[in-house]
Amino acid sequence: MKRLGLIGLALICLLATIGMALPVSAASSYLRGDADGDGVVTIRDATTIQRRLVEIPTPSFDERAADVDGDGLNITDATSIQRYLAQFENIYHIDETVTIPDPTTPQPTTPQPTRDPYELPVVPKK
Ligand SMILES: [Ca+2]
Ligand SMILES: [Ca+2]
Repeated sequence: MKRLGLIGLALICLLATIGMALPVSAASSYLRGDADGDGVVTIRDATTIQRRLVEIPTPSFDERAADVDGDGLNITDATSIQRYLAQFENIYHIDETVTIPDPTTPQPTTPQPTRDPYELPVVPKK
């Protein structure tokens, strides 16, 4: 019994060490238009948005995914999903995965154009 306890303790220490060595990403993702969060975009997502807008309780709701055009939650989001499902258009990339990068991971920076310090300023013509 005592031997099993020592082995168990050793296993816990080993797993903790491995866990600390593995990189942990805080990146998250969601499916644009999947308002109810079930993993697929269906008419239920449009209905979920409509219910939310009139303050009828919804069992689950992901506002990031529901706001398909990024201007805040409104009826246009539900209509856009309906239009996508009817195969009219998909200008908001509904049913595509959106990945939010880990804020602690440094992002590549875009090189800024260097300005010639001796360049004359542009003077607008009169
Ligand atoms: Ca859904
Ligand atoms: Ca919106």
